[in-house]
Amino acid sequence: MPEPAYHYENVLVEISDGIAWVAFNRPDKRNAMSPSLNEDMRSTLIELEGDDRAQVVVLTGVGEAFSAGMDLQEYFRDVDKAHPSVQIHVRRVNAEWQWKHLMDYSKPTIAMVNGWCFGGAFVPLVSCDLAITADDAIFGLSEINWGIPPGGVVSRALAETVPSRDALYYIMTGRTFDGTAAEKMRLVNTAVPRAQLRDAVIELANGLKDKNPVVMRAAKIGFRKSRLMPWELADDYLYAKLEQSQFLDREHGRQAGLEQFLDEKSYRPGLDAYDRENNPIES
Ligand code: ACO
Ligand code: V55
Repeated sequence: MPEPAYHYENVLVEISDGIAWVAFNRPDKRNAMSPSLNEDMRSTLIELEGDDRAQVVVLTGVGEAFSAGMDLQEYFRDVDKAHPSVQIHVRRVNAEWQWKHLMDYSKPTIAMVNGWCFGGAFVPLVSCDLAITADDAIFGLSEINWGIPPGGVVSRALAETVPSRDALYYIMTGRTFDGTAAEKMRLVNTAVPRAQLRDAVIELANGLKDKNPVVMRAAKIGFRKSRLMPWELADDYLYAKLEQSQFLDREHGRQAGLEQFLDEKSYRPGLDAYDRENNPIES
């Protein structure tokens, strides 16, 4: 195992072969998200975005849990007693990393659900671009069981991924479901046996990390933002993104791809990526 990359109390970061493994690190509390974990996660994501060692970011949990949701003691009870300005700060930091940064992240992100995933943990789960779960991980929207409706943007995150029938069923009953069910309702991309979880994530990450990063960012951010736009605006915005990526791309990937397919006939874009190796980066 590589040396931890950053030193935070509540988040373990390891970077290896271009993949940053970011793990919630409160296993004794089932990785419940406390205000200090939220501060650490916000800093971690900001640092990793500028860290050239990381091409793909994987979000997971140390121990038995992905995350048991918001920390009922430290995020709710303790903050209820504090000054209202503290509550505003705590909620802001929570939202910043859980969805504002993740939804707008320049690098590909994968949630690796290794165990318990409850309530507030659905927000970072959905905010990652892709998700793979252990088929026996247990998910639940337990809020209703202990007397609150799902808060933050939990319900909005569900609506982003799963059909209303599934969302309302689990929001209203509070029943749990496993990774296999999560895959069926498309809350995650795939569910795999626990023993294969890490390899499945590495395989997916390896397929992403060698892509042109400028184009990767334009493609994923373009999808996320354009889906909220009317077609007329989306057309203009997506063309602006395409032209922006040509301008920003020092590898001139588009030009290389066209040359390799049309002139050299050395590759077919339907089957593979253009050759980035023999395509020196302009400085
Ligand atoms: N907030 C605060 N502490 C928590 C949380 C949480 N969300 N989840 C677990 N813990 C703590 C427990 O209090 C316990 O602490 P202690 O050892 O100091 O007493 C420790 O983590 C271990 O918890 P256990 O319940 O003993 O662990 P177990 O493996 O038996 O069960 C499970 C795991 C099912 C995840 C259980 O802990 C649980 O139900 N947690 C709450 C899940 C939940 O409903 N989260 C809130 C969702 S709503 C929201 O996020 C807004
Ligand atoms: C919840 C989640 C929150 C929050 C308040 O669903 C309540 C519970 C994800 O953030 O800020």
